[in-house]
Amino acid sequence: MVNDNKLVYSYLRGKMLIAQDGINEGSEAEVYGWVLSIREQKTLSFVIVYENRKQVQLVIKDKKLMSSQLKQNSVIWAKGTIKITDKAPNGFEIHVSSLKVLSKPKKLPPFNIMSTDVPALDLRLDFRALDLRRPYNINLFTLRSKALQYFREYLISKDFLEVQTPKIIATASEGGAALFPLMYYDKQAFLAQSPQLYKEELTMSFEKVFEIGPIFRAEPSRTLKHLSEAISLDVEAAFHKNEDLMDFLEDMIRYVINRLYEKEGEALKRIKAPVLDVSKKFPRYSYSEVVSWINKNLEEIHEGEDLSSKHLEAFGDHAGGFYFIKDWPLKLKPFYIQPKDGDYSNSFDLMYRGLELSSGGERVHDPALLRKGLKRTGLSAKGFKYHLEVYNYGMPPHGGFGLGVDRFMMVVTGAENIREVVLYPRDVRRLVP
Ligand code: AMO
Repeated sequence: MVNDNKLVYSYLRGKMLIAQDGINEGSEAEVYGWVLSIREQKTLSFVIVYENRKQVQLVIKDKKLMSSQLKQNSVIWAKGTIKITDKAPNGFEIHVSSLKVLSKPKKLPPFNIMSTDVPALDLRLDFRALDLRRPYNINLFTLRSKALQYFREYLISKDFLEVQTPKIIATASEGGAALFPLMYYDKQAFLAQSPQLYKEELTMSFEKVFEIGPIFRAEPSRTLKHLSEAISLDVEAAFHKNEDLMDFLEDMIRYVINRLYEKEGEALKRIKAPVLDVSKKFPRYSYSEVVSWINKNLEEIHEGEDLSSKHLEAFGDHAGGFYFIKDWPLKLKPFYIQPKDGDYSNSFDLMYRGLELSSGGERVHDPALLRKGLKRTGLSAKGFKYHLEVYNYGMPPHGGFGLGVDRFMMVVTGAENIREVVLYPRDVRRLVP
């Protein structure tokens, strides 16, 4: 056993474990971590420890080191000698000479984090901190973090500026429904449905901006793809037309997926992620083409009608992986979308097999036309006084899109329920944890 004084934590270690001479046969190594599994054999025990999101195998020969406090989920310190072996995760194990339990579980966990029977999602969400110790989730949330890193990498390489806009706002940006009201001192305010108006205004000064942040939607229905708090990757750029925006979004998706395959193959394999084919150009169907297809293959619908989940799913089965639906009827789009040929709009949705991942389009930049848009969607110009005023000072033609990061991660991981890919999901029934 070691002297407590020697247990110095180093938050800045930034490496897998403290091995003085690197990971070499016979090197001394120390490890701090939590116990994933214990396998006791006659003469020795194998303990798998998670250290900084990586598995390290400990081999314990001295039975005296196996204390009753050493259990699954215990947090431990151990010291020993490295042995190189293909049989252990990451190609080495530590033969332990000293071990100390730093924190032991006080209760029997409600499920075994190593069980191959995955407990029901609701139970796992109730004990999410523990659920996040499952190796599957460690891989999944590492992939999520990496995907965000690659999105940023792409956007920054294209000279986009990362911005943060307010999340407490005075007026709706996506129409009046689905807002969460709150009291802001003595005034009524709302949680932001999207950074829409701010990101548009920011193209005046910065030209190309992006934001990765929460959007809040009061979605009373409990579906597998809707949350009350979601993460959106919002992009807005001056001087981009509808087709340029689709090219950009497609290129970004392809970049991120290729980077994940190139760099994160191990984690993708461990969660049995589906293989996504991004080698071909994403097809672009007009809304009217989709309506014709539904009329021919599914049921009668009218031009101008919104497409239901049933329509989108059926068309998604037909279209396959990633594709765009563009040129939506203007009446289905928010006030800021640029009209096209009277009743249509310069807009698009990026879909993956019937799931909407992103929507965007060209925006109105003329203040008079923006007023018309507000009127068309039943919003009062009074509530948008400041925003309308900004448009009097030279707003560039611009466009952009919002990509649902959680939905993107559903596609990458193959999750059927959006809650699986969110650390602490918020929906109509869930506010805790
Ligand atoms: P939209 O409302 O279509 O567009 O949202 C953009 C994308 O965000 C994701 N998303 C959601 N994900 C989970 N739960 C929800 N409740 C939820 N709501 C939206 C979807 C969706 O495609 N301002 C525009 C974007 C723009 O034009 O730039 C907007 O918010 O993946």
